[in-house]
Amino acid sequence: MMLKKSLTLIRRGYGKKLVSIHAWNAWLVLFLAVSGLMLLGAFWREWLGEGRVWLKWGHIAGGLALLVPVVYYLLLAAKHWKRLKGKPSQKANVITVLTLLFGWMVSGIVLWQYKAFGPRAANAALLAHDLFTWIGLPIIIYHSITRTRWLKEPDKRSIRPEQEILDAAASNRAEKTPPRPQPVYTRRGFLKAAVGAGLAVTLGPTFVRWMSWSLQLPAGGEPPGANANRLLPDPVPLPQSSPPIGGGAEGHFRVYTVTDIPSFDNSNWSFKVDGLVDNKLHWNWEQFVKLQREVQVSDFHCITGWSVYKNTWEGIPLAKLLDMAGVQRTATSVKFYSGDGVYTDSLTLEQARMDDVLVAVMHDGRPISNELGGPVRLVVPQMYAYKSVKWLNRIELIKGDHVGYWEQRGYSSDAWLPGSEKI
Ligand SMILES: Nc1nc2c(c(=O)[nH]1)N[C@H]1C(S)=C(S)[C@@H](COP(=O)(O)O)O[C@H]1N2
Ligand SMILES: [Mo]
Repeated sequence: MMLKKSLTLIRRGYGKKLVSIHAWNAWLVLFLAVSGLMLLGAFWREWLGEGRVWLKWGHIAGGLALLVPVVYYLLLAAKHWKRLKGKPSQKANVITVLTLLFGWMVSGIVLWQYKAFGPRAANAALLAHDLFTWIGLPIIIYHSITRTRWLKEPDKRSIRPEQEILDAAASNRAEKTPPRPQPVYTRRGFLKAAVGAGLAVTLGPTFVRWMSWSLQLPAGGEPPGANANRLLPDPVPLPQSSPPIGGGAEGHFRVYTVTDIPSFDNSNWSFKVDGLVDNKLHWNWEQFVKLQREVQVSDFHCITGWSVYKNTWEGIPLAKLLDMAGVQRTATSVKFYSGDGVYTDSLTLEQARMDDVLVAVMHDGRPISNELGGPVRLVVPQMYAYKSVKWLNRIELIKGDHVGYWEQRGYSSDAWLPGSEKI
C-alpha cells in the first residue's frame, strides 16, 4: 500500500516534469522562431539597427538555453518512450522534434562560432539552419494549432500530468464500455486538414522560391541586370572580366543594408579622396569611369554564414588611389563612407595597402547593381564582408582610429578571415 502510494507520487512528479519541459521548450522555440525570423528579415534589419546585435545574442542565448529542456527530457526519455508504446504517431512526433532541435542547435553553434569553424562550414550550417526552419516551423505551427484543447481529445495527449491519466483510467474502468468507433470524418479531422492546407498554401510558394534560390535555379534568382542606378556611360569590361576569368560567381549575395537601398545617377554621384592627403581628389562619374581598372577573382564571406565564391571583380586597387592622392605622414587610418549617408568603416593604412583591396566597379563583367552596392563598392577579400562598404563614395585619410558602423554595434574590430595573415 505504502509502496504503491509512493510510486504514484513519483510518477505524478514525472508527469509534471514532462509538462514543464514541454512548456519551456515551447516558449523557447517560439522566442527563437520570432527572433530568428527578425534576424533574417530585411525589414527588421533596417528597423532594428543597433538592437540587431542584441537580438542576435538573445537568439544565441535562447538556442543554448534549449539544451536544458532537451537534456532534461533525454534523462526522462526512456520512461516516456515506454509510455508511448503502441502510439507510433506520437513516437514519430518525439523523434521529429528532437531531430529538429538537434539540427538547429548544431548548425546554430557552428554559426555562432563562425571563426572557429571557418566560412565553408558556416555556409553549410546556414543552409541547414534555414532548411530546418523551413521544415520545422510549419510542423511546429501545425502541432501547436492542432494540439490546442479544442482540437485535441485530452486522452490523446501524450504529455499531461499524471493525475489526469489516473482520472482518465479510472473513468474508463468505471464505464467498462469499449471505445466507440471513430467516424471517418470528424470535426477535428476536418480542422486539422484545414490547418495543414492553410500552411501549405501560405508557406509553400515562399519555400519553393527559397529552394530554387539556394539551388541557384534561374526562377528564384534576381533578374540579371536589374539595376536602378543610371550612370552613363557604362563601364566597358576588360577582357578578363568578360567572360569573367573566375568563371562566374558561385553562390548568392544576400542583400544586406542598414538603410533604404539608394540609387544614383550622374547628377547625384561623385567620388572623393580627402583628409590627410597632398592632393584632394574629386571625380564625377564620367571621370571616374575612365580610371584604369584591374581584375581580380576572390571569395566573399559574411559573418552570418553565407559566402559567394569566385567573384570576378573589376575596379581600381585602393593602393593606386592612395598613391594618386599622396598620403601625408600623419595619416594612420583610412575611413570609408557610404552614399547611404550612414554606413562607414575603416582599415589601417597598412591594411588598406594590401594589393587585393579593390574599389570595385564591376562584378562578373557587369556594373554592380545598386542593391549590391553599385556603382562603386569596396572589396576586402581577406576580411569579413562588413568591411566591404557598399555605395562607397568617399575615402578619408585620418589620424587615429575610426570605429565603423557594425563595430560600434558589437562586431569585432578584427575582421580577418581565419587563416589570413593579420597585419
Ligand atoms: N553601406 C553598407 N555597406 C555594407 C553593409 C551595409 O549594411 N551598408 N553591410 C555589410 C555586410 S555585413 C555585408 S555581409 C555586405 C553584404 O553585401 P551585399 O548586400 O552586396 O550582399 O555588405 C557590407 N557593406
Ligand atoms: Mo555581413
